[in-house]
Amino acid sequence: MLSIIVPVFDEEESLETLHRQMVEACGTLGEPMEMVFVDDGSSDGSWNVIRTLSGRDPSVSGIRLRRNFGKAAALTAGIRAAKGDLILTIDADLQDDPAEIPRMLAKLREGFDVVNGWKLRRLDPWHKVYPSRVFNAAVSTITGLKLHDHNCGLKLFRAEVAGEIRLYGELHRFIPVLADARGFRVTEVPVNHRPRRFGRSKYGVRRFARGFLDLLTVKFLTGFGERPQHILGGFGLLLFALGFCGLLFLGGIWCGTHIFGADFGPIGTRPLLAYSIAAALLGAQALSLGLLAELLVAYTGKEAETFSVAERAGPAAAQASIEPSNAPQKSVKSV
Ligand SMILES: Nc1nc2c(ncn2[C@@H]2O[C@H](COP(=O)(O)OP(=O)(O)O)[C@@H](O)[C@H]2O)c(=O)[nH]1
Ligand SMILES: [Mg+2]
Repeated sequence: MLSIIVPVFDEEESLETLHRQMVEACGTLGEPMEMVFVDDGSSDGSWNVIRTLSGRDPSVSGIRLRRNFGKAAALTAGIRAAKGDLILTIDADLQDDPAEIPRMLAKLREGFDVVNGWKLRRLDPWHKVYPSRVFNAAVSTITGLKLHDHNCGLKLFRAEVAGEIRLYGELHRFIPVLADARGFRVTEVPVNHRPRRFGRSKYGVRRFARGFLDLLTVKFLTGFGERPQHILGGFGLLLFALGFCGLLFLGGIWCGTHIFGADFGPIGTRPLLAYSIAAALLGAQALSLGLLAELLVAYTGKEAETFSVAERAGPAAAQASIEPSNAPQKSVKSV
């Protein structure tokens, strides 16, 4: 079964058409499908439209969040309510074309876990298109997952993927990156993109800046989340060593002047003193921060989150099927 999740924020004019187009697109699939519209604190009539739709079409469900929690939260709410083993996210503004759904499904069936859309010919104003290119290049370089359009609203993935990654903040655009980091097979297909017909865009410079901050978080979570000390500690150790060497050198000079009678001058006026002290302090700071982070991971980190199981066979498979696969399991780390 396919579950289509539609995050909605002030898109009342588009919903009827979107619903019709999704039904048309999926009619040919010969597969059950459901649509979950998540109204994320819209101030227009979006919720009324969703209620009308769900009254008319039993495959439509609606969820109304109490206030605006953001797209990632809305998607999470929708995914939790979804009953399908395949999940598709689509923008509510009619810019994403539901007619692409069958092609994305076919791609997934070739043996992928995540199929990301790629707006090959993007029909948005230049001040959205160019920053977006920079963003995609940055994400592809930093995370190592080369996709042309990380931000695309059209994403299709298996329910297991959704069960293993936690979305919050603006992390929805990193679903492919987070999935890739867990070993899921990720690919992309070019999709048709249409200009916005109703309402206005919700994404401006402010949300864009948050995207970059989230990139840092994602890099940290996927690269060092298990061992924060490996990055913080490495950095701290380096700084501390630099500061220590500087202070050792200054100590030698002090001894030269005060004990051995040489004339090296006072050390209090040397800029190196300030630099060395700052480096040593910062280094010690980063090291202890790293230890603190390790402590957090050790106590709260769940075994289920440190790896991802693709399949099981034999008696262990029967054992595992008793437990829900995403339930937090007992930690084996000893602390
Ligand atoms: N749930 C929810 N959806 C949002 C929010 N902001 C935007 N969206 C939805 O995300 C989709 C893309 O937003 P849009 O403003 O078109 O971004 P753009 O295509 O980059 O200009 C649309 O379907 C919006 O309704 C939000 O805060 N919460
Ligand atoms: Mg849009």
